[in-house]
Amino acid sequence: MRIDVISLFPEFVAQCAGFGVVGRAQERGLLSLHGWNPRDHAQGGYRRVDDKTFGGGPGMVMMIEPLQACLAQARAADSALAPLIYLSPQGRPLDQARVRELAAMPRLILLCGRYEGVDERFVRAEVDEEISIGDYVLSGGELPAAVLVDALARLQDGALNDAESAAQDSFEDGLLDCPHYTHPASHPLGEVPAVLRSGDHAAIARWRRQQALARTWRRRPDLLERAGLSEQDRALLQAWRDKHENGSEP
Ligand code: 9D3
Repeated sequence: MRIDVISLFPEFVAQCAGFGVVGRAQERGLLSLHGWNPRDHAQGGYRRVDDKTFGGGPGMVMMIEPLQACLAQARAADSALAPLIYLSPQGRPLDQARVRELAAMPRLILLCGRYEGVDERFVRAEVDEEISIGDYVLSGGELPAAVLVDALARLQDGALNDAESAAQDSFEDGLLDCPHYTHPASHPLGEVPAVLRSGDHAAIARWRRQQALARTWRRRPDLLERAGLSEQDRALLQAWRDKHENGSEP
């Protein structure tokens, strides 16, 4: 997959993508990242990429022309067609279902805003999709772009080792993850649940599923409604609720 990033700080996104799973995906040739800076296409001695907002008020807006020139250069760098995705607080909130769809595309171009954002005429004319990463205020689209790149990279075939297998991830089945423990089995902070040390793989799988269901029920009932539980799942969750009516854990 090829991802082009249009940003006033393209090296910021590249840095974020240099480590761990994403860095490895690049080394393995599964992902190539390319940064494009509108500043390199700005006119005049001041190389302006932003200007005052029409109608008055505080804040600057990213200008159309440097963005158009930058986008044209990015598009021309490869023959593959690519939708332009604008990371924006006005976008649709990102979820794993959309990540899966985008991860299957051969190429994306990401646009990161700074200041108050991008001139709306450019958005209307060129942007195919607006994506937000959640309802909180950041200072620009670079971290959201890095978040999207990370989520996309780990879904590329061969990006994850067996141990990191995406299929078992939280959200891949629409549920939160079960708790995890490691050595020592006994510690002043508590004991590892006996079932995990029993060697009974069926019992362990059942316990993990039940924990995932219970946690999702308690912490994210919105996810549970959409998960579409099997009859077996419902029974597991009901058994947990019967045992924990007083309402402690997880
Ligand atoms: C304080 C400025 N706000 C005035 C009401 C509007 C505003 C403009 C630009 C708020 C944030 C930003 C910069 N944010 C992004 O570019 C952004 C973002 C975010 O802030 N939160 C979640 N997802 C995203 S995607 C891009």
